[in-house]
Amino acid sequence: QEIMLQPRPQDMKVIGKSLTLPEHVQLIGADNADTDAVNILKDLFAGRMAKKGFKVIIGEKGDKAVKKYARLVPQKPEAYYLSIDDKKLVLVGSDERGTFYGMQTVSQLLKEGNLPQINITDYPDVRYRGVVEGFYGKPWSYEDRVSQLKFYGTNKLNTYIYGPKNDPFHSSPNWRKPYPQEEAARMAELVKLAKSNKVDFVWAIHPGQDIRWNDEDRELLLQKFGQMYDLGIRSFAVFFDDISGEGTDPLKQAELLNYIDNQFVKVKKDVTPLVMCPTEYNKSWANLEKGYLRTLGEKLNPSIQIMWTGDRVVADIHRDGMDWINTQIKRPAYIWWNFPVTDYVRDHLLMGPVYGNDTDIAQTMSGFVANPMEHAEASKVAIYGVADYTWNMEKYDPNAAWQGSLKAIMPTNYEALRVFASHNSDLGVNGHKYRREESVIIKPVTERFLTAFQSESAYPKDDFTTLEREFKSIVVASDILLRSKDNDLLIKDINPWIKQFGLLGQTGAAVMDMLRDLETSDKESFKLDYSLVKELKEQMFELDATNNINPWQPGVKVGSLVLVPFVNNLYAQATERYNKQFGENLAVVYDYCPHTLLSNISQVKSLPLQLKEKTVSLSPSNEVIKADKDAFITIQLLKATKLRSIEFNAGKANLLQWGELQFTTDGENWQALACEQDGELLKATMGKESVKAVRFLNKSGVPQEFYLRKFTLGL
Ligand code: LTM
Repeated sequence: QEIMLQPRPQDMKVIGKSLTLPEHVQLIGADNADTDAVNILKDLFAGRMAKKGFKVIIGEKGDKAVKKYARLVPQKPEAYYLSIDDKKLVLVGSDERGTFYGMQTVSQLLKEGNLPQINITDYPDVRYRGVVEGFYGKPWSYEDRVSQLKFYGTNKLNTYIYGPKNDPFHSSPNWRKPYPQEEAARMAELVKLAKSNKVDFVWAIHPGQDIRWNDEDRELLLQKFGQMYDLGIRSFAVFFDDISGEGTDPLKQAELLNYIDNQFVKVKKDVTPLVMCPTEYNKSWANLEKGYLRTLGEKLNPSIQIMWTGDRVVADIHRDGMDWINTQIKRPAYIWWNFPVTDYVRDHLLMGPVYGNDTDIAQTMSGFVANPMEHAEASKVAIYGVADYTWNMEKYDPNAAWQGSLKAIMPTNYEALRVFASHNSDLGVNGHKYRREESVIIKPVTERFLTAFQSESAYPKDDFTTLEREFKSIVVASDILLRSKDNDLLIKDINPWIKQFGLLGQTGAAVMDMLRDLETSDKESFKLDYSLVKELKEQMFELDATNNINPWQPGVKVGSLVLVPFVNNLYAQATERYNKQFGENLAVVYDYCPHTLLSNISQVKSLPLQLKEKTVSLSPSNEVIKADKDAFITIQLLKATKLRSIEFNAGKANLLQWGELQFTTDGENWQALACEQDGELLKATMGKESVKAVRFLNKSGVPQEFYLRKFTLGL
């Protein structure tokens, strides 16, 4: 039987037959070895400890007990050597983490109840590997984080960067204040748990939006780091992402960071290298003329790590991009991978495989952390993939990692989770133009089937059966997941998506029944199935409208890349064919948005429009929008309409000094809208005119920066 370990070790040789678990185990070296590793060991061999028997020799390089084996350990941080034969188990770490990771390997090997005879030499490819909790939206709960930190330990990830944008004590204006006592105590508990799982708990501050470059703010920042240090934190980061104005000055940023590095990080001795996230954190935003990145590269102390999201805000990481940024910043970049984060597509879940990053770039980076979804447990699918990828890049296999992750997250019902995750991986249309594969196996079948059906030729019967079976398996998977006790946190968190998935499966099955009715010319049965589909679609609409309510991308979308369009298309075509065949007039319903977004701002023009019953809204964006002079954002309606309301929020109180909301009744001539301003929100009062389009225009004649928080028309 093949031995599958996570993450995949660098070198592994099976040297004999598997052994049954020894009755008596003699522990050698445990007094000096890493305590967390020894605790796991004692659990694994509970009730078997004896003075004689099968030897378990454990320790770190330099320990007497393992002296004989020390030369076999790779000379790298976090490396280990593990050997098991019929007389003994030897585990030697190059450091404490190495021993701990070796013990994680032993634990995986033992899961099956026996011990393979094996030699492993192992070490990670990337120095800092893990997660940056750096998304907008509801921060993870204490419970979520406990579960995460244990997961990182098991999967040999060593970094958790704490930087949820919506934690008021991380960002402006409260970054200056200490955490309330209760929250501080909880954080201290997490820091302790991180330590026992060999995870650096990196606390990040995000001060850039309102920082003043003076001594007072500098000392307040240092004081805050001091408070966090007292809670046990030994790793720190400063984020300057998604800010505008004074805070973006690279010289000032470098000055502050060097000061923190010299006066705090280096003085404390037990603090790991400082990490920073720049304002120009991706290539598409880099302004070489102004030299922001070059300044950081030249001025920042060499030990300070600089984060980077790749060629775009959301991007996969490639060698040429790494070479480019490393030259600019004069050090290997620390990757902030914006996957599987969904804070710009909050109605979707991204539970597909981790793929798309080059596998020959381990040496070009100092770290690699993934920015996850606000759904912590669901994010583990991707986090598991990142653990495997960053440990042994060249041997990384996206599909094997994905399958492994499902078993790790739901040990019993992983097959149901596989069905669910395989249809919930793409993001839908989004401003970052980042897309993922979805429904990979069934996609060619849906395409072949639809083409055959459209051309009125006989569709392949096998494909019909495959599709019917797929929809059935979706209904079953949804039911199993809803009742599963495998992972309560996960099921509770993604419950509306699981329910929506079940409804989609039922809808698909009923549409296939409509086709069968057509084939047998069973008019009555067709009408029943048609009504059933309509009813199910209404239930899906309602579930979407009443769950996951948020001002950005509300709702619950599943199977949106392949299955939903397929089901809608087939339903509409079957109904048309029925009408033609029987001379009837059943309504044909397509799901689509008839209105259009027009913009000359590259960050905006790909944002999706969201159509609800009585509103059409532009999906908001998290980043700062850079709008040249004459930049516009237009929502163009399918036909002239009397609007109930128009609302626009650009996160700026001075909006009317440089911008204007306008409307057109003929598509050509624009008139200013009368507006009331309520804080940052503009509300236009509409006359009686029917409007063809509404736009927001930068009429100041110079570039402006703003946040796109809301653009909604009430229909
Ligand atoms: O990516 C970075 C460096 N910053 C923010 C994140 O906080 C956010 O989660 C992602 C995805 O929306 N985009 C950002 O700009």
